[in-house]
Amino acid sequence: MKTQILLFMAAASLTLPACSQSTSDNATASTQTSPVETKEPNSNYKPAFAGQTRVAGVKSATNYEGRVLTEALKFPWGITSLPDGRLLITEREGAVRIVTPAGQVGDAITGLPKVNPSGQGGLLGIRVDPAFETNRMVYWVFSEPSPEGNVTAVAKGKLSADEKKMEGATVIYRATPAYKGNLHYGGRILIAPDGNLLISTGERSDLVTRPQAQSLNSGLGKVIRITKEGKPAPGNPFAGQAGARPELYSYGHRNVQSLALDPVTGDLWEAEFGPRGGDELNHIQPGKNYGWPTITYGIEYSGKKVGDAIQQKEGLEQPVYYWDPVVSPSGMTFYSSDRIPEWKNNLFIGSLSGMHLLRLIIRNDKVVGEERLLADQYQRFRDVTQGKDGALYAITDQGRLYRIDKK
Ligand SMILES: [Ca+2]
Repeated sequence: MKTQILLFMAAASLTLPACSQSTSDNATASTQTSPVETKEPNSNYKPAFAGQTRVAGVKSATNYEGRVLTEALKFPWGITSLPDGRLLITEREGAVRIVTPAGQVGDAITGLPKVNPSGQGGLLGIRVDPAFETNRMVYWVFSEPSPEGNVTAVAKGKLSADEKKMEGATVIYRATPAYKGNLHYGGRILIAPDGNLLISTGERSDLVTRPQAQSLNSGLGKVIRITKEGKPAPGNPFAGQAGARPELYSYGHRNVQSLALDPVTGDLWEAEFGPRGGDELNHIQPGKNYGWPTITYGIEYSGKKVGDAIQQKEGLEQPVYYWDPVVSPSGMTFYSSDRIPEWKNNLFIGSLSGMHLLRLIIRNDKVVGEERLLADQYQRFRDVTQGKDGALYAITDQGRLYRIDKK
């Protein structure tokens, strides 16, 4: 403990005044504090390296605010910006709506394939084509019902000129096998600069499906990389490997509700729900195994050990960061805006059970600062995106849309 305090003081003494900030070294503008997590951890597992959990807290120097634009949404799940600055938002029970930055909520857009909204399923992540202004294409993830069970599926459609319906909506990919359960669907989607889609899935929660996170012949517990036609993207790591699915990009994941691309490096980052005390942030490299359920810093919610209770193993990737107790990381985005310079290139993650918006400062693949924003709102933050105006927009399970910006 004494050593920790001394290290903390040493780190704090290196902090430069805010006025010196002229580069992207934005940690200097924020005040360092003790770690934001003060609760007892669930396990006594030791981190693999210093700074893998409970790093120094930070406090934004900028006077920011989270303004509620509307409270009229019903279990919103995914949010993205349209080119004109309006927001496209999915509601878990099956609606997709356009919401203006003034908070005006549009009618449900029709023409989407049927979703199964039971449990954690429903209409999930959403993105618009980078060429939306000319092609009006939209891509989304949902839990699709079938006689064999439910499956995480990806669909695309063209938003009609009158914005009332998705024309020609078609399912382009299914992360099979289907399973008769309604938990851990993953469900985020990104469109990479190369035009391919990155999709996150979950291992469907139950002990019977859990081992599929380690199987290269299953769509469960994976990051998937496909073309806009739903085919395996060229250059994927397991292409041509016998017994492996060519659409897989990374594996060994539990339930991935967070994907984001670093705007500077272009690298893919992911956060996932772990078991009790095992939520993770990972820097994703193609073809790598992120360990679940072989290694984890969490324990079962029953209190039992997970598997052999090991946290590190040769050939399995370590998380860049983990949370014990869990924060339940949902949607996330890197901040590339100039509006709040000290936030530049920081990662913002919606925390459900933690009921705050997480801000992480990352340097050279290590988390060096953590802050909890809007904790006084007591909202389950489900997703966050950067608007065309450079502000952050976040949605909560309670139905709110926030605009987060300097005051
Ligand atoms: Ca892991």
